[in-house]
Amino acid sequence: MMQIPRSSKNARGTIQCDNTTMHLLQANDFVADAIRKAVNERNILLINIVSSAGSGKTTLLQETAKRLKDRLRIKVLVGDLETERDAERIKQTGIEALQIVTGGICHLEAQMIWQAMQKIDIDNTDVLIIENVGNLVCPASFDLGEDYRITLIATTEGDDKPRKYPKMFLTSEMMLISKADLLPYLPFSVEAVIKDAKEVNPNIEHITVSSTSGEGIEAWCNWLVAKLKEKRETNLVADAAQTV
Ligand SMILES: Nc1nc2c(ncn2[C@@H]2O[C@H](COP(=O)(O)OP(=O)(O)OP(=O)(O)O)[C@@H](O)[C@H]2O)c(=O)[nH]1
Ligand SMILES: [Mg+2]
Repeated sequence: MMQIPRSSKNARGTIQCDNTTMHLLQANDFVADAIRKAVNERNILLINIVSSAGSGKTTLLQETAKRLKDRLRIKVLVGDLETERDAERIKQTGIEALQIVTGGICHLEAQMIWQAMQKIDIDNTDVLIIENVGNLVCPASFDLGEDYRITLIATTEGDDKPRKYPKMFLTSEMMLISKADLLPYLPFSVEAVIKDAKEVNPNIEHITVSSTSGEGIEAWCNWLVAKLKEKRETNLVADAAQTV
């Protein structure tokens, strides 16, 4: 599994911040490492979904839950500034979801995830998905201990976002181009967005999806299942190596 550095210590590029910010990020990284250890011990795949507000994160998670809930134990932690609406929407699909109300904070921090993990049935989980607060800026700086960071970019947002918000695309392993059903009506070039995203991060993968038409949803779900399998196989090899 490829690891993209996200922490304050090793994020690519120079961190331009004052001492307070640096302390905040160091404290965050400490908890993120604890989360990573906790999910690895339990063989859980941890996914962090980020995007601008309204790009289709919750709708995608509803579709993902509908398709995978009979095969995998999926749980969702969802962050918003206010309201429990997104958690309610996800729970309607029949899976466990917990809302994290940040009360105005524009991103989720590792400490919030750690606390939320104590409130769900974490031991009976295969895939834990975090829906981050909707914006392409602040969530990029906060490692939540995730295995993979997924950025949604909706066709309605314009295809120029990867170069304007590079840190998010740089620190993501997957770009989901969402609301593909609207492509016929919008001046959005899938080729251009992929080209720009690859210029920022040559390793980023991409799938074009629509929660409305269903395009790409199976490919996305297959990707998730494959990553869980890959993680479990890697952990098995590591365990065997320790017993030698
Ligand atoms: N046409 C179209 N609309 C979509 C699609 N996915 C989501 N939407 C609509 O886009 C709007 C926002 O969707 P959400 O899933 O709530 O977006 P979100 O990213 O979770 O939003 P925040 O949590 O507020 O950041 C809703 O009106 C959805 O119905 C899609 O694939 N196609
Ligand atoms: Mg949402």
